[in-house]
Amino acid sequence: MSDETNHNVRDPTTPPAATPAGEQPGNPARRKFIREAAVVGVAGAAGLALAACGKQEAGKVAGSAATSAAATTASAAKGLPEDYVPPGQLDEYFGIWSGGQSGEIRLLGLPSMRELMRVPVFNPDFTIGWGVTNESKRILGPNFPPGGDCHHPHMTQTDGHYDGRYVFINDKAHTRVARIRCDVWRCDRIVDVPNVQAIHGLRVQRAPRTGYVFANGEDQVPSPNDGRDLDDPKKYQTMFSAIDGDTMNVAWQVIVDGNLDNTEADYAGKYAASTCYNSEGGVTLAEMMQAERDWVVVFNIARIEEAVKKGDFKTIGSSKVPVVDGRHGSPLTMYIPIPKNPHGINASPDGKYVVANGKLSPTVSIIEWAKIDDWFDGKFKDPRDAVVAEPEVGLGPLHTAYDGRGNAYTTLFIDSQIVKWNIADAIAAHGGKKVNYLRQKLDVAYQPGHNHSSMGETRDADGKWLVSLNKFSKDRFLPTGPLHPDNDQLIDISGDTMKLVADGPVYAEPHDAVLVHKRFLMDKIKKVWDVNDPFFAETVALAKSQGVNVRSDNKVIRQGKKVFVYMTSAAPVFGLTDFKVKKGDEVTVTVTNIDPIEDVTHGFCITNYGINFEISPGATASATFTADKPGVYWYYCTFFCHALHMEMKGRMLVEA
Ligand code: K7E
Ligand code: CUA
Ligand code: CA
Repeated sequence: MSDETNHNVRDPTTPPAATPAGEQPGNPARRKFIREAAVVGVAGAAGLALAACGKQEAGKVAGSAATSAAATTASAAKGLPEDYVPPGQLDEYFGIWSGGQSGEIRLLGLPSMRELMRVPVFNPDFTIGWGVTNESKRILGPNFPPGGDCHHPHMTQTDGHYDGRYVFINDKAHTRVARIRCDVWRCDRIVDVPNVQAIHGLRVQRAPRTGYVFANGEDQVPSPNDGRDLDDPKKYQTMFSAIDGDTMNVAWQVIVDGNLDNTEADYAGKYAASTCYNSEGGVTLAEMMQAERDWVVVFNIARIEEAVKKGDFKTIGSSKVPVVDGRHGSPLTMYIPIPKNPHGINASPDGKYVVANGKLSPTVSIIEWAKIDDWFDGKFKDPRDAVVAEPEVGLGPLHTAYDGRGNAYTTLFIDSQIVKWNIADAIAAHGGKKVNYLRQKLDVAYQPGHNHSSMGETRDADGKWLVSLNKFSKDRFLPTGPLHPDNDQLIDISGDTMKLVADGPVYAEPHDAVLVHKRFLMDKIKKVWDVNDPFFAETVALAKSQGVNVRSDNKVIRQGKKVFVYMTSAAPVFGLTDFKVKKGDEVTVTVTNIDPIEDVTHGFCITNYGINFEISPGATASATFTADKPGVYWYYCTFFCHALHMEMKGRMLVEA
């Protein structure tokens, strides 16, 4: 352990500075489980020893604990950890995880934290053939910049309840927003957001329905960014964007002062609110930290729509998106000064408040939506008066989650803790009442960014689980080289005190996640593809225009130097055992899985030709390539589908 390089990381073996509820540091429930499951009573200590030094002996003891745990799976639930889900049983929640720098979305089951699926979005993926198939390339666009930087996945809502239609996620690396269908868990649209750089904060309109997807442009750039004003930061600007979630067109943009970090929407459908950490308009770290207060910027949606309707907007460069001016003093926006370089912003599920997390200030700022109404109605002048409390919670507050019982849970990045505090008490204390709003501080390992509670960003917040998405795992897992996994910890918040239940190592870096009860999704998820699904409708229509029924025909069609190869797949055979093309031909192979059976997926790979994609039951998938190498190239099925799966293959014959 090198604490010099990581001065904020506490040694997990020393007690924390403050645990008001008398909690022991670390992970009581899990350690209790390990102790009970192990043959000898030293496994709890061995777990720590393993974490500390990774010695082989400790590994052996931990291994026996794991074996023992597996052996107890058939036994009664007594003594098992809260996250235990027996084999064959389903989890209660879907976890929708950002895949961070991987550019994907991941589906987890909770409370088990088992990874269920990966959904490639901005990243190439050769399991599915994302970036290989024509169907995915139509979504990714001609310039497909490989990769993305995903932070904020959020599901569509209707009146503050999840409605299981879509999930949206940002790509900060290429200034994009993607939409993922919840029925097949596949990305179906990606939009480039013009006029801004680096989409960071993303949220959905909660009411009456989503509606708008709100997206913050983080970094300020010249406008247009075409080489002018290169080193004249005073002329840089950024914007808040509203994307129509149904059409995936950018509906409008709002120029702001400063920059924009995270964003949030209210429960009435009237406002969005974004944090700004750079009210200074600085371009260096020192400049961005000068002011004691930055802002929460509130966007008045009705007024913005009105301005756009009246034609009170401009467009920039070749973009047709209406751009309105929402800078300081504009009637479209409200700038609420709050301390200092704030980061996350989270609306409480009772619909009353929105909390901005202070980051460089040990406070969170509680803003009342009703006061925002009053300010826009001219009932008071100083935007600060919308702040109804500013409780001190600890060092480095980044994000806040809710349990639906009036409590808030804020991640403290610097303290490596989750602080539980009570909203009503914080407001009362702000009003001068002698009341302790702090409920508990729980150590997490280590350096949490986002946290998220079960259903906590909806009216259905149920206060059962909290995940703390920690940036550092340090000594918690077997070593994996210099790059460590993140550590997503599961915390039971159903009682009066938070209890750490499980560690979850995860590939970098799932900034954010949402926990959706399965009742909102189970009846919406398809088990086989609809043969008319829009995802591959264009491919099927092209075939039809050539007189081909993809579900029954196996044939090769030549149009000059273009060759179209159509085949079915049904375990364990492809509809064509071979096809012949000429060197230099542009070849499109279209494969349709006519197996109607759930879970019988085939793959199609042409050896040494860079073609590999998945075809699930009912699906049609295609790929286009140039046959630039003469010879015999076997194509084969890549998904183990049948006892004769190895034999499911054929030959592409490329004539010289
Ligand atoms: Cu806090 Cu991008 Cu939501 Cu990271 S952001 S943690
Ligand atoms: Cu089809 Cu393996
Ligand atoms: Ca600042």
